[in-house]
Parts: sequence; C-alpha cells; structure tokens
Amino acid sequence: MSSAALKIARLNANQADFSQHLDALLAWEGVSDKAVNERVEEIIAAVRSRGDAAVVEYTARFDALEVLDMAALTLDRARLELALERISPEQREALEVAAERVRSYHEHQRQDSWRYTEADGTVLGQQITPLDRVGLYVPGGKASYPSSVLMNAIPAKVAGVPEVVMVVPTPRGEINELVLAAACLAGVDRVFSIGGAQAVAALAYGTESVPQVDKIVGPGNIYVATAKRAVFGQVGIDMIAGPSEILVVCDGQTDPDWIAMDLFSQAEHDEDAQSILLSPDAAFLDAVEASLNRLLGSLERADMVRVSLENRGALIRVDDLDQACAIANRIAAEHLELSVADPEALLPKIRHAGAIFMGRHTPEALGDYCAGPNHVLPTSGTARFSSPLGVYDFQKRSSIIFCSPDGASELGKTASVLARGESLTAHARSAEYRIKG
Ligand code: HSO
Ligand code: ZN
Repeated sequence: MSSAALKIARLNANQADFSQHLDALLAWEGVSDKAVNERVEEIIAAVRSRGDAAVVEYTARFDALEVLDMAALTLDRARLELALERISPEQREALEVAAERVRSYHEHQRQDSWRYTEADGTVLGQQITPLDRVGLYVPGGKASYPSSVLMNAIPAKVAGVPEVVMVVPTPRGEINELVLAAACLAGVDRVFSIGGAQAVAALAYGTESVPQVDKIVGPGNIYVATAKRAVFGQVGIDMIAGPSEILVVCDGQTDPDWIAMDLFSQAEHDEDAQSILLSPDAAFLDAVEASLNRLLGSLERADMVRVSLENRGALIRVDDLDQACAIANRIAAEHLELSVADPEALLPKIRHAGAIFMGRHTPEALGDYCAGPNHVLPTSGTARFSSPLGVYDFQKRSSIIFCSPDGASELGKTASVLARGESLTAHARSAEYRIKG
C-alpha cells in the first residue's frame, strides 16, 4: 500500500472555493457517542457504589488482568525507583535531561500571591494555593507516552501539589517501565495499574484504595474522555484533547526533507491527525510533495501516516507570508512552525496557536520531548481561547479582603445602597453596622 503515490490535497489560497476546502479540512467532530455515554454512566455508578471491587472486576474484564484485590494493582515509590534502575542508562539520561528542562521552564510560570494597601488601610489581594491532590491518566498500549507523564506531572509538582496519583492500564499485566521511570523522575507519588472509565471514576469519587482527587488530567480514549466529561463538576478536568495538529509556514528555503519529516511527525500519531504546509513558493511545495513520497515508505507507521495525510493533510500555496499568518490565525493550530529566515518578523502577526516553533532549526519534535514548554496544547482551533497546560492549571486563587475600620465605614455606604436596590436588607444592614456614626 505504501508505494502508491501519496494523494495529499494541493490547494491555492486564492482559489474561489478555498474557504470551503479549508473548513472541510478543519472540521472535526468532538467525540460523543450515546452507547459509550451509557456504558460509562454504568461504570461510574458501579465504582461509586462498590468501590475497589468494581474496579477490580472491570480490570479483569477490560484489561484481561485478574487480581485478588487493589493491593495487587498498586505501585509505590519504591517500584517507580526500580523502573528507573531497569531502563537503559541512555534512556535514563534522556528522561533526566527532559525532566529537568521541563521543570525549569515551568518554574517561570509559578504565580505568586499579591496584595496592596489602600489609603484608608484596607488591604486587598490574591492568595495562591496549589490543589491538594491531582490524578494523572496515562493511556496504555501504543499511546502510553513517558514524555506525556513528564508534561502532566511536572507542572503539578512545580505548582506545589502535595500528592499526584497516576493511573495507567496494564493490559495483561504488561508494565511499561519507561512510563514508570518517567513517573519517578516527575515526582508522581503513587500509581495504580488501572485504566478506562473505571479509573476516572475511582479518582473522581475515591474508593477504599484509590484516593479521591481534586482534578484529573491526561489524555485517553473515547471512554476516558467521556468519563472525564461526566465527572466534571465533581472534580476539575483539563481539556479534552482532539487529534494532534501541525501547521508549517515556510518561505521555501528550508530543506524539503526536513519539512516533510515535520509533517510526518504529527501524522504518525493518529489517523485523524492533521499536517498542513503553507508556502508562497510553488516549486517548494512540489519539492516537499516529492520528499513526502520518497520518505514515506521508510517510516515505521507508514500506513497510518498515509491515511492521516490523505484525509486531513494539505499543501497550500499562499501569496506571501502575511497571507500565511492570516490563514494560520484562522486555523489556530496546536503546533505552528515558522520555518522562515526571520520568524521574529512574523511572530507579532500570530494571534492563535498552541505553541510556536521559531525558525528552521526548531522542529516540533523537540518541543514534544525536551525543549521545556508543555506538549499538552489546545487542539481543534481551541487555541483561540485556551492555553498550554501549565503550572497555573494546578494553582487556585483566593481573593483576600481585609477592611480597616475607616475602609469598612466608607464601603458600607456604597454596599448599603446597592443592597437595598436588590431588596436584600440583611446585606444592607450588615454593611450599615460598620458605618461609623
Ligand atoms: N505531539 C503530541 C505529544 C507527543 N509527541 C508525545 C510525542 N510524544 C501532542 O500533540
Ligand atoms: Zn508528537
């Protein structure tokens, strides 16, 4: 299959029906399925009423892993440290470098409490506190990425979350040592070898063994995403991630093989992943298409990459880099590469993108693993209104109000008028008591 010519869409931003083509390309239906919803509701109800016993039963049924009790599915810090000993020295070093870089980047994001004092002595401010306990979902199988363990757990730890609990399914008991080693370096406190909606329910409501958390983060399949939506409100959740996306803007001067491989790098995640290239140079688009065709067969996941590029990929000719930026804002991609001579000149024109990779030497892959910024990013155009996962997602703000007697006396008058306007007389009188006679 992989030797046939790649059928990737070629578009021109000036063709009459470009907008419709682009809309069709970007269309992505968020996952929602009635049958799945019902299954998930059942699972959540069972975990709420029967706790550990239900989780153990579902684990036997869905993960083909029969155990007597939750103790057999619980891994402590000592087990995580063992994983760190078991991986190769090369892998350990790479994980350590990545963890350190991710940590130091995220340290810049920590918000501090602040306060100010008004002339009459009233103090106002904001107190920052970390969440008490966070649950991290890590998928099993092929999408079980150690890098995602670092990206989710480290910001929580930098925020000061005292307890990070990870869940990761281990189908047939096959443990991924790299995932556990990453958890060790990221400071994860406890791991349960459970997954699916049952793991989300256990984290949201707590069982005899699994502690109840305040927020659940991390990617998962449709059952996990549906369960996270269902428990939202009981606990906080991060975003529900769609398929990976990369948008490359190139002036035509980067090696076409580099750009082809950058496009492949997202396409290999998922059949629904999206890779798009914008360039004002038609000959360069031809060269990239030739590179895609020449290199595709050499990929481990060639079949998946082909499906992804043929369904949702595109090579788009634009008039100039300004038009490329306008289209980039419309797409609001998860990852945007500015593979141009002067990326700083384009940066002020970019308003919507999850992460921006500047210049020819910054492939997205470096950001996925070890540059430092988070790789959990807004997908499906949600970069219009949301941001990368960060320390701020694990910190809360409480408002601080400390009125001086003079301040209360003055504010009492304003509050009284407003409260009486709302016919809330207890509010009014409460404020009026503080007005000096
Ligand atoms: N590109 C993915 C993250 C990832 N890449 C993990 C490799 N491993 C997020 O869109
Ligand atoms: Zn990736």
